[in-house]
Amino acid sequence: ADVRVGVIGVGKMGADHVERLTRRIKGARVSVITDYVEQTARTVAATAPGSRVVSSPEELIAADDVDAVLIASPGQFHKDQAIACIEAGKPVLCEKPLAMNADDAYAVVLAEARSGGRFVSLGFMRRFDAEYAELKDALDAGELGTPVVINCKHRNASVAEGFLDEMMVYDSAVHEIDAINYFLEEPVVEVQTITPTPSENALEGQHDPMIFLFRTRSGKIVTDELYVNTRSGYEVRTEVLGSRGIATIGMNVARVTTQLEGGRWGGSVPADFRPRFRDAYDAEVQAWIHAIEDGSNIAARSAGVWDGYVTAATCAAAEASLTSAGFVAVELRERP
Ligand code: ISE
Repeated sequence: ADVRVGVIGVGKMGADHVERLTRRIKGARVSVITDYVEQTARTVAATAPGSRVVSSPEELIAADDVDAVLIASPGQFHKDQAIACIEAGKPVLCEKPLAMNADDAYAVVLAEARSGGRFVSLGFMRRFDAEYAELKDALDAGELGTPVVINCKHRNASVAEGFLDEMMVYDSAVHEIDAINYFLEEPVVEVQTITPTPSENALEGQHDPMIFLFRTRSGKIVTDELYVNTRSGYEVRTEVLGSRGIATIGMNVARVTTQLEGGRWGGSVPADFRPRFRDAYDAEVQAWIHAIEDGSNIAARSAGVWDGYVTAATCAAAEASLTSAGFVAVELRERP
């Protein structure tokens, strides 16, 4: 029988996941939906045959017709909702970030450790992107020799009102921070966040663009240039410099390139992360459903609570660096 999934939060990302679970992947269906705007929940439920709406995340997590939970609410709610899923013994795919500070993320780590099982997959979808996977395999096979520097670029056309510095760090840069774990498999020990004079498109009080310098335990450097109000489109690029070669991914964002009258040549940039990483999201959610079916709950490539904690602790240092000089050390607690 299909895995019956309850979806918490059906804004931009949650509604996209409902469509994916309903129409694009196998072995699952959406059974229950909740959103803090009830009308939004109803509108999205109308697109998922057989689904019903409940008024709270607690009710959804406890429901008998929910086998597994997908959390796509804002980041500040993830900790409590993820812990409730662990305590209910239900597998959960929690969108990134795991939490908006290191202590909250650690609380989820402890909750899962206490449960004695593994329940939480974390939505770092880039791990399921084909180019990311190919680069990872090349690194693991030693094709680039020893990596020394990674340069990342992360660009959004625009962000919603209220998406200020804290969210730039915990919601956007967190992806590159996870990429460090994924590609280099070693923690960041210190971070420096640099803020040029903000672009005139920046929101009031927002430092956009932001540039991050990360130093890992063995001394590798990762740079991340984050610019969230480009007004053009969504771009994610990664370049790895190694002792035997250099690899770049994320350059060919246009599916179609055109040559137009007047001598213009070009293509279009995806509007946001949904079309850009659509295949990665499909692969991620499909792998999650397979993992639930085979009882492992978490797909091999997926991030889990520890990755969520390590990224949150790194985000905390990046955020602290906004108001202090020089590098800020990342404090990591013990893995239970
Ligand atoms: C959003 O939450 C994401 O996860 C996107 O991947 C990122 O590019 C964007 O900046 C965030 O707002």
